Amino acid sequence: MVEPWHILGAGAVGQLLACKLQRAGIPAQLLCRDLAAAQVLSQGIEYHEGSGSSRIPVSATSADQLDAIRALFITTKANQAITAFEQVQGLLRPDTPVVLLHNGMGVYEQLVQRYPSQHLFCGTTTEAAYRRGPCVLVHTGKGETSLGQFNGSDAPGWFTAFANSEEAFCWEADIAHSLWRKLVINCAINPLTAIHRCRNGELLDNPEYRAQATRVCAELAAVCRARGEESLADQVQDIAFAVMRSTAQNQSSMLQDVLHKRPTEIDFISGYLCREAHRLQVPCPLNEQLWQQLS
Ligand code: KPL
Repeated sequence: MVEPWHILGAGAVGQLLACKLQRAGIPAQLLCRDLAAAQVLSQGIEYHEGSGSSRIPVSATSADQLDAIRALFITTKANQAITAFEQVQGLLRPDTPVVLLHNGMGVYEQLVQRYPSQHLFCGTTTEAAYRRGPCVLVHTGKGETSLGQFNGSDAPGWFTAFANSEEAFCWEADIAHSLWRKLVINCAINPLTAIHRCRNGELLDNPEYRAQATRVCAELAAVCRARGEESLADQVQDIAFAVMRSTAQNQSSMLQDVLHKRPTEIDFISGYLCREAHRLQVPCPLNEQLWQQLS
């Protein structure tokens, strides 16, 4: 029997991933906080895309029902990922692949330090989705999901099934670059939308917000340059503004967290950026201010 991938974190990203794996024919099971939540999801996900909708069957359980986990995606928020990992750690073997898929950076570094023998992978996605109910998923933007390892390794055997599917998974030899690209987008959009309580597109339309976004991007570019990421540095503002445009109607995930009075991922987004800027001695006063304001 092929061991399923377990997906820890049944939010929008986790549910979208479960739907993609189901369509790709890759066995997968969502891990919920308890069996009652799993039973609700086991009725399937009502999946909306454009004007169409369908019910996608998914499997779900809770970790206390399992003896072992042979392959794991962690799709919780960055600020919950380490606790989530530690809750299931007793079910993992050192060779169990664990793929981190969240906004922001810093979780990988902490896990690799505490659990050096675990097979850790990182991922980032440009897919966009939100949940309209516990099992109602709205897929608002098609994109790609890139996976890789910080040591730049070749794709492992398990990735073949992902590569052969039509679900836009790609193996990224330079995953750090992809993660930084997403990090600068999140640094430019998420804190400002959370503070101004505005949709992504308003950062372009409102002259005051646009001026702030421009300054944030200039600081981000200086950090990228100091890291040797010249081409990303040259494009930071263009990339971030293009995402503001293509997701103009979206409420960023950080704005949603603030509106629902949930902890945000600020420490893994602006916090990570500012710590790196500090190490490289690049001043980032506006990013620092946004980080402090939302902490
Ligand atoms: O990733 C996002 C988020 O909201 O967290 C962006 C790209 C900003 C889209 O809203």
